[in-house]
Amino acid sequence: MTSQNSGNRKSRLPEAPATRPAESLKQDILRHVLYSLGRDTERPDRQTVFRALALSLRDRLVEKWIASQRDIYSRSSKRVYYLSLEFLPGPFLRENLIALGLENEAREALTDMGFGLDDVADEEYEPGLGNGGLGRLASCYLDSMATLRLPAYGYGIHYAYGIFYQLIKEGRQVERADNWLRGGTHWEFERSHYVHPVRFYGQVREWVDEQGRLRHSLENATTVMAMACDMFIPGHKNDYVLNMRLWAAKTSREFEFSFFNTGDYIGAVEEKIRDENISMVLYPNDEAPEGKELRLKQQFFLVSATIQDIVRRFRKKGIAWDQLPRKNVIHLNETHPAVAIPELMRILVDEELLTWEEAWYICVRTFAYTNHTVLPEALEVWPEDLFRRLLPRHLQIIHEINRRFLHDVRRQFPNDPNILGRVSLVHEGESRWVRMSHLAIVGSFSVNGVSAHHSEILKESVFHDFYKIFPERFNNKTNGITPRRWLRQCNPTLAWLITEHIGPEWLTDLAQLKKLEPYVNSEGFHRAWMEVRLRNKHKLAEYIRDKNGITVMPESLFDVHVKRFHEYKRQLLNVLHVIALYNRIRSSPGSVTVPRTYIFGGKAAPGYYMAKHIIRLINSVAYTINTDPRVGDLLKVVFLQNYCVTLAERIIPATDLSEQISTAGMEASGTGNMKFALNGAITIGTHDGANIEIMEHVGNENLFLFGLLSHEVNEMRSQGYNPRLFYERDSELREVLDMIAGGFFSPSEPHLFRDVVESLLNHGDRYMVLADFRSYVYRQQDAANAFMDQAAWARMSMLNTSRMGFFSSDRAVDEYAKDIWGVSGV
Ligand code: 4GP
Repeated sequence: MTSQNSGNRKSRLPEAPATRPAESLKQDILRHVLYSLGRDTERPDRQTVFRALALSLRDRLVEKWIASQRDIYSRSSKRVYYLSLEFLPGPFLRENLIALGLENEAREALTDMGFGLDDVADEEYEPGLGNGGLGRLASCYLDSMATLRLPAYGYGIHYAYGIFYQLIKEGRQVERADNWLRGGTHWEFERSHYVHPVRFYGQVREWVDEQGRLRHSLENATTVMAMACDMFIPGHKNDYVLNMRLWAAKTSREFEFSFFNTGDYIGAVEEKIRDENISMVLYPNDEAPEGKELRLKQQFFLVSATIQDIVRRFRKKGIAWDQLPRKNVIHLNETHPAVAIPELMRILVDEELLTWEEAWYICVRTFAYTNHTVLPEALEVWPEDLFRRLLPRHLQIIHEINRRFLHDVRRQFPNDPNILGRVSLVHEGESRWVRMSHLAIVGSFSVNGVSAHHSEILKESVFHDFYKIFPERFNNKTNGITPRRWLRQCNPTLAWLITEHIGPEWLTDLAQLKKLEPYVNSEGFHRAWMEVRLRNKHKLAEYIRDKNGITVMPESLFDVHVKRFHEYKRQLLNVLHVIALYNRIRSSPGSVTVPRTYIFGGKAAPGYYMAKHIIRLINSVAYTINTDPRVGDLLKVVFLQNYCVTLAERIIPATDLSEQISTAGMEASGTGNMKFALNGAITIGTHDGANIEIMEHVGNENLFLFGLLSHEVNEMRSQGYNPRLFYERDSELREVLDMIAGGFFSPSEPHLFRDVVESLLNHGDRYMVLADFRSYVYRQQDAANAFMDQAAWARMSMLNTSRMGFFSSDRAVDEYAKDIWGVSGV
């Protein structure tokens, strides 16, 4: 390893074709340093070397992508289009090196130039083009689609600013713009000559053509151009590469001959800025987007450009429109791209002149929809007025879809007139709203949830009426995660230990991890397993010391709660328990015997007051505990700022206990829970989302479940849940809440956290924190006791890893491919 600025003086200009892959990679890096980046090959700095390496890999990826495309074309395969407003790919360098089988070569080439691969990889700044679970899932799925060689395309938006960068200042979350493009893009190709027009606003003109047909067209529309930016997603060592196509907004003026030559120079520039705003920033979730015109514009922008791409490819085949569903499936990742349904209808009816019935027949066989949340406030609705102004023709089409749908429902349920109001695509009340989930269900042939539990909830409650109408559409696809990133890449030493014992097949067939089970009783394997885990904890401890200035004991129990901040995810429940432990340490030294390091991380939506307030509370509690000499090494609390994929990759391999403690019935699936268990962490969790399936796979004795079940939550609520009763009955809980309300953790502002306690005691405790507190405390005690027996803990850890095969995204995507998409690998 060398200092940041010094490359090895041996670096030279490109020379004759090299024979060894490492040498040829080195030559490519040097060539890019000089010719693509314009830097001196004698003294490239680390960032330059990173970029040149990325460009060298991009060269290899694009070659394989072209070959993969040819394969798809020549086989005339059915194609999958995966539409998502969010992708959260994480840093690409290591993933691409592993997929291309070039990790050792890159290490060698860089060493030769005087650089370390780890340092160079740390130069990468990840694109944060997603909020959390949904976007990360989309990226895991693209990885699996490539590994399974599916003829698939990811489509999304090329936001100039991704999810904000989170700083913690004086305990508070502060948001900074995430300018991920500032260092340029090394992985993508901008297709500046490859653009589609997207048309908003305007008026619908109705007219009758020469054949006497009623026609519709949009007049006075505003046009914005969508430019493709392509990023390549390689399969694992299979020479197959997929494209994630992200659209960037460009003003249409630039594509006019007279651009800027109109006499209104500043006006033209203003128009350019306004148009290009569309892809400027990713919306943070959890903030109700209602009324946010720009967000609806983004959705249509993605949809319109993508459907044009799909239609363009389909037209080249020269076959009839009714073949569209046989050749294409369009998957809607949540309702965000659901306006694709009326958009395809518009093209088929208004432009291709199909009858409504023909067009609808095609549409409903083309779309499939995945739901990712049951939170009522997250079910997307748009004010009808906004829709009418921005997308007038689409609103007409939605009304017509609705009219016909309600007509059918009326016939199917003649004795239940209220059902019409419940299932209508338009909510009618004082104000009128377009319900995007209803549109997505009515316009799709498949509707799936993301864990067995969640899919049942969709059928039984959230979409129960629709389940009665279209029972055959509903199905489950339990989420999965890619083992390439979430074990091989983030935890290379554990991956190596596994491969050493069972071979490398687990990388593409995760069920192979089962073969580890015989080693569970081998002492040598135990020791090696725990050594790797401890080494990972040492590394994280170093990171914590560097970033937060806190010294933590690597031997302590690393108890980790990282994910988005939301009340239903109950970081608050966790911190209540932390305070309870703190009190035990203070009041009866010796009662807490297992030292713990609590690690929190996660972003709160900038407009979500309570979530941000809970971050502040955690930081205040952390400060109080970490500076109290009575506590010593028994308890440390750390908040790591700016949780993102890169940080997750550091934290997960070093975790002992994984906190998955959402209120039962609220977390659709969770995927963090899978990443931790795959890396040998033990889950403490509720009977929620995929936790339930994880329990079924790893065994009830290898994780710690607690708390109310979903139906108990519902019953308690319907019987009138009284959180005060729990407060009154439980003196330990009472002491904790009184300390928070009384300013113990905020002595200079004693009332600061009173509202947190109020939300629990006086405002109904919507997420049943108090109801679950006692059983959580008991389970935490069980976890601590288990941790004391390190051999038993190691056994649990190994069994978790070995039994997580089901949770591979390869399995999940394979199920999508077979059950929903009807495609197979090329
Ligand atoms: C998330 C869900 O909250 C999470 O349970 C699930 O694992 C993940 O999707 C992937 O399916 N939802 C979102 C969202 O991220 O924005 O709705």
